[in-house]
Amino acid sequence: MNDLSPERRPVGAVAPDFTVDQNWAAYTPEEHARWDRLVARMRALLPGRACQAYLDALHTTELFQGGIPDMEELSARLQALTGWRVVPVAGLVPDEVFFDHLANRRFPAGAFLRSEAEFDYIEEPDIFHDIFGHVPLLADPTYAAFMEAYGKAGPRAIAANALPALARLYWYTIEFGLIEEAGGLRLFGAGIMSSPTETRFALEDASPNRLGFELERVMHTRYRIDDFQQSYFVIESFETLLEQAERDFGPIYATFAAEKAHAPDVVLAEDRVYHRGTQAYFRRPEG
Ligand code: HBI
Ligand code: FE
Repeated sequence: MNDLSPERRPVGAVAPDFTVDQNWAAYTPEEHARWDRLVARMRALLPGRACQAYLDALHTTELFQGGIPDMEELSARLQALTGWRVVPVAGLVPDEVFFDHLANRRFPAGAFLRSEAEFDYIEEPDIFHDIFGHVPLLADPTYAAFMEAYGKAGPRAIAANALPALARLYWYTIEFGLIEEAGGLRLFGAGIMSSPTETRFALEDASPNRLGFELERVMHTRYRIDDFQQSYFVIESFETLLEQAERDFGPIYATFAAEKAHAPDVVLAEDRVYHRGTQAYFRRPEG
C-alpha cells in the first residue's frame, strides 16, 4: 500500500530476511489506545464464536495486558509454549521468505498499526490482524505444528508452479477457517477473528456456504480477497488439518494446472454441506 497513512512511521533498516526493528517505544499513546479499542471490540464478540483453543490461548499467551504487545516479550512467552516466535516485518514479504519464516516457527507480523481511518478494514495485514488474529493459536501445539508444515510445503509448491493451490489452503483455513465443536461451528481463521462484521457473517448469516474441509476441494477453489467469503470450509479438528498438511501435495499439484478451479460460491455433489448458502449478500444491489 503506497499511500502510507501519515501515522504510519517509516521503518528503519530491513534485514535480508525482511525483518525490521519493532521500535516498540515509538508507538504513540493514541496507537496503544486504538489497539485496546480494537481488542475490546473483538473480545466482546468472540466468546461462543471463537474456537475453544483460541479462547484458551488468549489466557496462556497473556497477550492482552493492554497496549500494543512488544514482540520480544510475546515471543519469549510463546517460545516456552510451542517454540514459535513473532518477528516484526514492515508489511507483506516475498512468498519464499514468508514460507521460510513459518518453516522455522517464526511468524512475521506487521509492525505498524492501522490508522483511525482504517479502523474497520485494512487491506494489508497490520499488527492487529497478525497478532490478534494469527498469533494466539500458535500457542496450540497441534495448530503450531500445522503452521510449520504449511511453511515447509512452500518451496515445493513454488517449484511445481502451484503456489495458488497452497495459497488457497492458507486462505480457507489459516485466514477464514471454521472448526466443528460440540457446541456447533466455531471460528479459527485470523481474517475472521480480527473482523467484527465477518465474525457474525461467517457463522450466522444465511448467505455463505459452509462446507466440510477437503484438501483437494479447497486447493481447487478460487477465493475473493476484497469482501466476505462466498464459502467457508469446516475442519473437524486441528489434528485432521495437520494430517492433511503432512500429505504429499505432489499428485494434487500435478492435476492443478489441468483441472479448472471451482468458483467460490459453488456446492459440489461430493461436498459435506453444513449450510447451503443463499448468496444473498453477493446479489445485493451495489450501494
Ligand atoms: N507476508 N508479512 C506477510 N504476511 C502474510 O500473510 C503473507 C506474506 N507474504 C505472502 C503471503 N502471505 C501469501 O502469499 C501466502 O499465501 C504465502
Ligand atoms: Fe493473515
